[in-house]
Amino acid sequence: MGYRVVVAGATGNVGREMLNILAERHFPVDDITVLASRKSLGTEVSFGDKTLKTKDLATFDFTGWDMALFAIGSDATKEFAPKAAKAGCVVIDNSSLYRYDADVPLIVPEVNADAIMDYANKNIIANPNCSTAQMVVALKPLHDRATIKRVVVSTYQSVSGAGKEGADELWDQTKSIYNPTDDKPPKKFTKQIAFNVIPHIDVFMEDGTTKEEWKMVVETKKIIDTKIKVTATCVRVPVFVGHCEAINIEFEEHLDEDEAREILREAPGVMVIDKREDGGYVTPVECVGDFATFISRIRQDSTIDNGLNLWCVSDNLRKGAALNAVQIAELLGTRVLKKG
Ligand code: 11C
Repeated sequence: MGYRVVVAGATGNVGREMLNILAERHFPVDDITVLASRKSLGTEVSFGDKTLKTKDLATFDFTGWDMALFAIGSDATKEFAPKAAKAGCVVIDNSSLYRYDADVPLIVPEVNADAIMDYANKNIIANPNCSTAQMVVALKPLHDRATIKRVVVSTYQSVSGAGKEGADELWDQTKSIYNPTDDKPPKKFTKQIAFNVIPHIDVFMEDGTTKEEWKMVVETKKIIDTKIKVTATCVRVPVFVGHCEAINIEFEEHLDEDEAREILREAPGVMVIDKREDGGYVTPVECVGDFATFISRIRQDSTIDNGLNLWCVSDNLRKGAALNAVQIAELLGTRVLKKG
């Protein structure tokens, strides 16, 4: 016996990946339906070897469905998540709408699976921001061993984090660089993204940080430990898929780089590729389509007491979004609904 599953936002990058991953991981599905906004109605999407036609999110009745994976953005989530939750369908939401709500668990299954029981407060579970998800997978096992005091992180985030329009803009601008008559001024991004980097993701906050940076701070505290201090600089780079992070960690206790490497090798969801030679590290193109969070360049930071540096790379559409949502669905199934 399996689950009756809804995927809302099934025609977007993340929705399609949710369907791919549900199929790849043989999630026990009894029945599945795919929803989209009116403008994408009737679009066909793949689920394993099946083709599904999208139905109208606006008129869908969630009664009798076990869970709904939402990838529809905050505005639509605000309208439809309470409706689904009220109908008894547990919502796993990829937008930022509920992440900071004290009654809604924000879950990365390798890190804080026990928080799943709080789903019952609102029948809603939040999925974190992509740059947070991969970072907390790397930080948690190290925090358990040596207690993290402070994290300084710089991100190198791919354009797919900004959706299909972001990826299209990089593609079109890259081509136009070689054909100057076909000028492609920035639309989705604030500056040229082809052959450039942009130190700005999401809106500016009053203190000069950006919302993307704020999310990394607040979400890390909610998922791992409110005592961890985080400071972030988030940067968009001309890469299609795969977010990278250079992470500097200060611990309460000494943690030797070799021990850190061994801890990470054993950690759930982590793949350590760390050879101190040319190419002995992971770059975004190698992580695309993978489930793991890759860690490379693990080394002591001798400029502070108890410091460590590492390089963290993951597929932002997978661990950063769709995979994590499906892992939450798996957790909900095994710990709560127990049908599969
Ligand atoms: C980006 N991290 O790369 C963002 C995308 O809060 O879920 C995901 C935004 C979010 O642009």
